[in-house]
Amino acid sequence: MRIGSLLTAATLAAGALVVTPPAQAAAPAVRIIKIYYDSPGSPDLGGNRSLNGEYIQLKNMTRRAINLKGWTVSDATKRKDHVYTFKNFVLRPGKIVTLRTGKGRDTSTTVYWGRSGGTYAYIWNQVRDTAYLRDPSGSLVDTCSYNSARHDYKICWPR
Ligand SMILES: [Ca+2]
Ligand SMILES: [Ca+2]
Repeated sequence: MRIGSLLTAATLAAGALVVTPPAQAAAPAVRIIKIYYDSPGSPDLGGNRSLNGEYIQLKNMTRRAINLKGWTVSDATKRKDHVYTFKNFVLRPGKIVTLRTGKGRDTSTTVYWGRSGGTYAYIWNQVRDTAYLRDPSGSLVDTCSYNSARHDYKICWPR
């Protein structure tokens, strides 16, 4: 019963989105809120702990759960291995998911890109880069750029 009503609500929500004009005008359902791009410590040699010291955080801005399956996070490069695609992951209303660059076991709050291989395994450049969040259709949902060597992270939202 509960699942049925949830599905109905989801269907209604999806229908409402379809009739809402320019999707870009609406506030993003999921936002990039933070990028920690200069992993703690120096130099950054690309060990797993250091890779996992850099991360990006996404927040569900809505009052409904959103399954991020098929959503992607990518950086300013066009490299295929710099695209992370979410597997089945339900982000509850108002909750945050942390995507870390290195390897690890996914939990309900943290997922791992699974990268390794030293200094070239990092995703988020030390000074300047852009993060892109796209939904499964490839539409851009949110983006966050930074350009500062003075900070180790960027607060993307609230701006
Ligand atoms: Ca560092
Ligand atoms: Ca990069």
